[in-house]
Amino acid sequence: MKEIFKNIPTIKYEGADSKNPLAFKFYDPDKIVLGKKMSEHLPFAMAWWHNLCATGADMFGRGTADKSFGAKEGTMEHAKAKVDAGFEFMQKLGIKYFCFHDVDLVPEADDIKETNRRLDEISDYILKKMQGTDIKCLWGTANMFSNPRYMNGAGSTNSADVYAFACAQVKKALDITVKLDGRGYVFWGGREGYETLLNTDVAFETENIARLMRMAVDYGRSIGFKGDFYIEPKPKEPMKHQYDFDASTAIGFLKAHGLDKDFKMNIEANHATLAGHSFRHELRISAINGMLGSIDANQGDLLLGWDTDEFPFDVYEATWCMYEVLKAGGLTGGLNFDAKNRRPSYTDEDLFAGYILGMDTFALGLLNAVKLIEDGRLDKAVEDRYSSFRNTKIGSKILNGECSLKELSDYAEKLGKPELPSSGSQEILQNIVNGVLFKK
Ligand code: XLS
Ligand code: CA
Ligand code: CA
Repeated sequence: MKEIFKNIPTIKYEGADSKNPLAFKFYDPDKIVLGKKMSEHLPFAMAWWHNLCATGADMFGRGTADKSFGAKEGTMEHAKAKVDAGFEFMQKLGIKYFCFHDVDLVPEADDIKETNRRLDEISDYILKKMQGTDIKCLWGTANMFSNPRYMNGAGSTNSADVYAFACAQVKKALDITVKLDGRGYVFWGGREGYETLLNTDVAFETENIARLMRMAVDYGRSIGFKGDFYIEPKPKEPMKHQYDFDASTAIGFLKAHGLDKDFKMNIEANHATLAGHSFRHELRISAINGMLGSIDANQGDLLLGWDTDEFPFDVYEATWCMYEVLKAGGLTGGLNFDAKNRRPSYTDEDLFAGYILGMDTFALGLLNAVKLIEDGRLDKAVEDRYSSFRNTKIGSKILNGECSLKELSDYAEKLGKPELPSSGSQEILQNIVNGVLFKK
């Protein structure tokens, strides 16, 4: 097999003192952290779409990066060249997983039968490529937002024929995911939302989305899919109102439709901040519901109101992410870099540098999270903060469900006036965080 990224060596861990841009400074895959290899704590995945397909085109200009990989774009030769490039890329970086949309893998044909034939051909090719490597599929999904037929959504469309096409795409994407032994299957509600209530029946649309998901679960289980289905919440873009606004909304939807046993969340950092939440908030809400499945590890720009899908660079954010992940007992999914280079970063070196940045940032996040957990003061502060419910008679009675509203009212009247709650001590805690993280 001819080498595609000829100027890029295998990326090695060289430590924090290294000045080599093509080396890991913090990601040391075999380093043991809390009894496990760093690479096991951090199951990184490559996003097929950004890495192998996107050229940096935006609404104001053409792409800047060449992703032809030596083949004519729009052909099956190109689809295979992308597989070759992707596997060389993952092997050089030591990445063990990939994620894909159906139409990232092959050019979509006019007739779905031909698209499906192409998907069979490319998945055979990928399967062969996987043999003899330790690279696996993290999750698959169907792109139900780019084709004009999905202008009004897929599960939420007003057209029964388009709905049937969405089902057909989900079926095939599940077939391919199972064939590649994927750990999960994602529903990002690309255009599942609406622009105006003047033409929209929200109850009808959300019922239909749930129906599609139920059919997907039934079909997936019937062909031996044992992994998790995921919803990836996002509040807006492309639609003005997206139905899976955030983790709370998506979890409520799953519970209301009896889908919560088969689904978990795929939380994307950039979508969390678009929803006006922190990344950490979305992870915590998922975790406390037993639904923290997988993560799209990127970051947005807080000064911009759109989805910029940047490589993670913010070490604090990565620290809080890994703190939540460790507290939740790890991920059943992985950390997928749904991230793209900035448009002026168009070289092969940039492509690798983006992933090196993301992997190093998350390695730092992991190491920092461990330090904070081992320090223990944050845990203790939270525990102490609620101690009145554990250490007083009235508090324990409330927790045990042993008093009525009337009894509590009588208690309050007897007390006359409560003392103020204990201090939140936020500044003290923030300083503890910096003290632990930057200790010399
Ligand atoms: C787009 C989403 C998408 C999903 C998969 O905003 O992040 O890339 O991860 O469809
Ligand atoms: Ca995004
Ligand atoms: Ca995503």
